[in-house]
Amino acid sequence: MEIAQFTQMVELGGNPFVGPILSLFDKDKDNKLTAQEFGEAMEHFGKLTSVEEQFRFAFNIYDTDGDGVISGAELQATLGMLMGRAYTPAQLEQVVLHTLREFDRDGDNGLNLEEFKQLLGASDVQSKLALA
Ligand SMILES: [Ca+2]
Ligand SMILES: [Ca+2]
Repeated sequence: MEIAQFTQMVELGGNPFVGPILSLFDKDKDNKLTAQEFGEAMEHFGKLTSVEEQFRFAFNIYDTDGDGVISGAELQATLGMLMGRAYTPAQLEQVVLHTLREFDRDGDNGLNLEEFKQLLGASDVQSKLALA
């Protein structure tokens, strides 16, 4: 399945931010997940037993420099990695600005883990990825 397609499905389910996580499992980088790759992704998430672990895993994907805050630039870079074909840089920037406006509660222009949890939603990441 094309990751972009999958992401659209997830977006319909209300969350555009899990797609980039799946792209990690796209080993040959053709922007498609084979059934096997998808299975591996699900298996990996299945091993993250607590919701906390799942959030942390997702958070680390976006926090590329590992400083504990997802900056606007990191958000844009990670989303761009996946959705660069679907969105222009200007549109991506709008998504990032909108996201920060909505979820950056402490005003540091980045998302910490707590803010990121709000972004992903209160339920666990695995169920979102599985579209359950
Ligand atoms: Ca960071
Ligand atoms: Ca913040």
